[in-house]
Amino acid sequence: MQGQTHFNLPPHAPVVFAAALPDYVDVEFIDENVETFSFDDPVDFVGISMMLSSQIKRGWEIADEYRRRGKKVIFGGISTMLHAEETMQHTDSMFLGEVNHGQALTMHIHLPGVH
Ligand code: B12
Repeated sequence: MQGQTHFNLPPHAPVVFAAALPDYVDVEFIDENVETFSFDDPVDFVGISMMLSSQIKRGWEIADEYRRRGKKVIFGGISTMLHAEETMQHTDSMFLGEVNHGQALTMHIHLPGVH
């Protein structure tokens, strides 16, 4: 955030979420505070975690571009919950709540027209 002391910690929430996924899910974790990625990198689906409201604009931007390229997107994190209705316009699916081991993949909300 602008004007704030700059520090980077590994974001807690997506790491906890990733740890709850079954072993057959291969996760690549990218923190845009410290690294970049290419939309051309091969992915099956995209998970976006938003803790702060200030991350929302970028989160939606990433989702819009992946969806334009035909990739499915799922959002999670506190700011996803705080701005769920608006975020629905930028995603195929959304995770609200907290994960329990092994339940992560079945708890998300299916939006109309998405299976
Ligand atoms: C811990 C915490 C921190 C830690 C973060 C440590 C870390 N390494 O990540 C520290 C102390 C560093 C911190 C700092 C700040 N924080 Co803080 N923080 C929290 C707190 C207390 C808990 C967040 C958390 O880790 N929860 C535990 C995780 C495991 O749960 P979760 O986030 O809900 O994630 C679960 C699900 O959402 C889901 N999930 C998450 N991501 C994804 C992604 C996908 C794809 C899927 C499917 C699911 C999924 O799975 C997770 C596991 O169950 C919250 C308040 C709260 N009670 O939630 C405030 C909170 C998020 N922080 C807040 C703020 C404002 C800040 C600061 C900006 C404060 C400041 N002025 O410096 C800084 C920003 C730092 C930065 N640059 O990122 C605000 C955000 C408000 C807003 N609307 O933006 C909150 C809500 C507090 C508040 N009420 O004001 N914070």
